[in-house]
Amino acid sequence: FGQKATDKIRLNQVGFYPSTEKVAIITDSTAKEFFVLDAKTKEKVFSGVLKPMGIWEYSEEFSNKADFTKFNKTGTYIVSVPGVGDSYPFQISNQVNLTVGKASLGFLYYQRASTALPAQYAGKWARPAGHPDDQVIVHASAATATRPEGTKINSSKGWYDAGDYNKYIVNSGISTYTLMALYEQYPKFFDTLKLNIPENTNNIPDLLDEIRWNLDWMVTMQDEDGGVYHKLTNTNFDGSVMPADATNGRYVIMKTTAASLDFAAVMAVAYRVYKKTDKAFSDKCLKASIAAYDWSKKNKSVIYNQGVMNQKYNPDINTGAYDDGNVTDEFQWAAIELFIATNQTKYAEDANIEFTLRTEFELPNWAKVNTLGLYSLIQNRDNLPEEFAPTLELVKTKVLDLASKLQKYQVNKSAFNVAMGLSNGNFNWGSNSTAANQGMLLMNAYKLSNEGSYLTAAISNLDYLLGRNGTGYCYVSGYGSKQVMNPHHRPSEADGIVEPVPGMLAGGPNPGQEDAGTCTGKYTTKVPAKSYIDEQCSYATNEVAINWNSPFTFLCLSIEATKGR
Ligand code: 9MR
Repeated sequence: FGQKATDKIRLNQVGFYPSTEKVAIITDSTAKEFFVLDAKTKEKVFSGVLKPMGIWEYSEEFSNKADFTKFNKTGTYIVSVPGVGDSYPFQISNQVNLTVGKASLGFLYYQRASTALPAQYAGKWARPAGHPDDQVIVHASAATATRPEGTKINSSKGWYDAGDYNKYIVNSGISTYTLMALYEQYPKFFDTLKLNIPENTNNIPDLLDEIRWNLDWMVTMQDEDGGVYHKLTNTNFDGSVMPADATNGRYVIMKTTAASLDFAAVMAVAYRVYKKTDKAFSDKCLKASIAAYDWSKKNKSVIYNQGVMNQKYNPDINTGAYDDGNVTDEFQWAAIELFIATNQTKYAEDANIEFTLRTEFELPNWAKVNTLGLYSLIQNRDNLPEEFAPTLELVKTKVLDLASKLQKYQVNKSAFNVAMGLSNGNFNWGSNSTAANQGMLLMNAYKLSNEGSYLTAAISNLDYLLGRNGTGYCYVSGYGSKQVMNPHHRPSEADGIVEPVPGMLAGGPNPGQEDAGTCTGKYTTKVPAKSYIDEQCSYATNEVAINWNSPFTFLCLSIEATKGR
């Protein structure tokens, strides 16, 4: 032994718990057996026979499965396949996801607008403050009698959305929710989890402190009439400069129904999640939620269309649109969260859950949010009015149905033994967030049913993100052996430090290649699970974003909260 590390062995490069499933995929059809070796001494600790799984349709590679679940001793190991090579090293450990999970929350600290990041918390990625956002201009599209065009408002704090420096309410909605849901489902774990952030000496759980940075900003995005601005942005995307050097004027743009409803949902959740630690803030959130919801009922379909808006108003705005044309699911989500917050039947009636349950629920993304409401209903089932019980049964069935499709695909159909890939559409812009959101759905199903196969399927998607995938990359910056080095992330591009900011989940493979024009000649394949390039130009495969990182955090730390010892 002592062969070279090879890309032909795909496995989670962070590692496994002693008691959970351990799988590596060898993309070589001739190999027959495999060994697990101690990484240091090269001593053989386990041997097994490979199981041919056929071609994985998304990477067009042959899969030979090495299952070493039975080996359960903690340590650092490699998988070795005679004639093929050795894998990258991995751990078997009792807290295997703790460090990477905390790092993924650390990403949000690095995304903080309006504050300096001192070395004590940011390490070598320390940087001066950017975007005070205390003099934000009301854009013509957002003007009212009380806040005419050009009025300056204070809208500081918040997390930068992604590789760019703008702040978008729609995308903040699902991101912030996902993290509050994580707290709500695992309070014991997070009440003691320490993060390396400035607030970590107060007596509020650090996860809630980090989320608060974004909530404080979101609150400022509500106009006096209850409506919520769609985004806070420059007119155009910045170049590759540090936050402190990105000094172009900032605007709040147009109040929309989608933004107002996502805001209403998030604030209703914040009301219950912060009740214990900050009653005054919690009450303020509920008021804000109701006002945004009422505005939306009066303004049922104010849809964001940047092209149309630019024909009407100046200056032109050319940044991210988050332009969802269908707000039915946003209405439903907000109504559900307000129903949980207030127990008022008028919200349950608005949500009309039983009707929609027959058709419309699917995996969440920034434009499809009603399934988030189902998670909340299940989590808060003991606090709902009794007459809601039959509907609740339908909700549970729906979530388990969605999850069981993924679980069945993982076990019976996927040649890579992952839930990711249930449908062709999984490999789209931000595909890694699809894998993460599938994992989050599976963890919700596991929590609800206590059925171990859901946990196994959730972990398979974590394995996918950390290396058992079509490219062999560990997609979280700073972790694994085959690392993401050139994400589309302005601070990482401009800071002069070789390593990107750690804890960032890359967008992931996307055969759409919408950035092919700026990445001329860099793509080598359109095979779905391989259409990824570790290049800064690649905003369509290698950007990072708060709504992609958050479900990764959920997946990783909900598993840790469940399995970590
Ligand atoms: O995540 C968004 C993806 O679903 C869209 O297809 C894409 C194009 O509209 O935009 C993505 O969101 C980007 C946003 O507009 C601006 N900040 C960076 C986001 C991630 O690429």
